[in-house]
Amino acid sequence: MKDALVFSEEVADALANYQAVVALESTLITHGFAYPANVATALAMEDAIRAEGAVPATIAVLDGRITVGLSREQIEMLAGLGQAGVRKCSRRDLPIVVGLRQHGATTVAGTMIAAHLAGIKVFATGGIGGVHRGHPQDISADLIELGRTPITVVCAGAKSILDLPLTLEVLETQGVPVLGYGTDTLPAFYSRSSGLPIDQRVDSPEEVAAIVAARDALGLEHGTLVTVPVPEADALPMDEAERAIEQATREADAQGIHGKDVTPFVLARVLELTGGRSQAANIAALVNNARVGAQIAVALARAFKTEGA
Ligand code: PSU
Ligand code: MN
Repeated sequence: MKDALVFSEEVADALANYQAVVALESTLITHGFAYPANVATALAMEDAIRAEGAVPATIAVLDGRITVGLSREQIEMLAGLGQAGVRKCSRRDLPIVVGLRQHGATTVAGTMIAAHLAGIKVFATGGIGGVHRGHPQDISADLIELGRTPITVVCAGAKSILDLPLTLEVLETQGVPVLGYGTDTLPAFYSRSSGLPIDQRVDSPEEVAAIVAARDALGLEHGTLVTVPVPEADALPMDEAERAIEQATREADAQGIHGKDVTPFVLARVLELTGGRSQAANIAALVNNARVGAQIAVALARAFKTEGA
């Protein structure tokens, strides 16, 4: 499809020169945070990536074109439109927004697809979608995408608005290695540990790069999930996060919220119920993940250049 994918000059140059590039999603700009925290967070993630010597590529669909490497003005435009003006785009939504020339904010699944089309290997985000608590049939398309698209996704685990044990079961079924970056247990987003075991602890970007290179050498096409605990100073106590999540989840059920609206609803309620404290943890995790994602992208680019793999 002509012009369905467009690149900023900076990202196009970086990709042409095999430099490290890190993809970033746009749903957190439109549906994850309110203005102005959304713009500030998106830009802080980009800065963290540049500081590590990599190039950020924030991705969204603008007038039907998958745009890889949003400008500051484009980020501000999306933030201004917000949830009401921009469709949240997972796999099933992409053909709709592209075909009908709409705007779309890409989720983890949507961003993985776009990154793969663009030739970007690493993507940093906050929390991935998962299996919703009390609704084992509500399985985020993020988990299925991780099973079929070879992108390395750096996140802070999943928020415990989800059923974390069931989420790990689905990732196992999908064949997705879950790595713990400097940890032996799955991070629970606001808090550093869920207590659940991950598949393998890794302690350097080079270890992640070695696992990704082995996947490619084996011809396996699944994604790799790198989970990074939120920085200690900004973590929320587990019981405080839990109380807010339980109440928000109950309210979502009582109000009959379902489908793609569940995650934004619960996240917004958790923010209110923690008096804004969840936001500091959220932003700290996002910026830290951007930094780690950039380090992994740099390690992958270096391995590619020396081995030509
Ligand atoms: N989890 C978060 N913050 C988010 C999301 C998830 O902690 O902003 C967003 C991501 O874009 C993710 C999407 O891909 O929500 C998952 O939505 P669903 O559960 O409807 O698949
Ligand atoms: Mn869902």
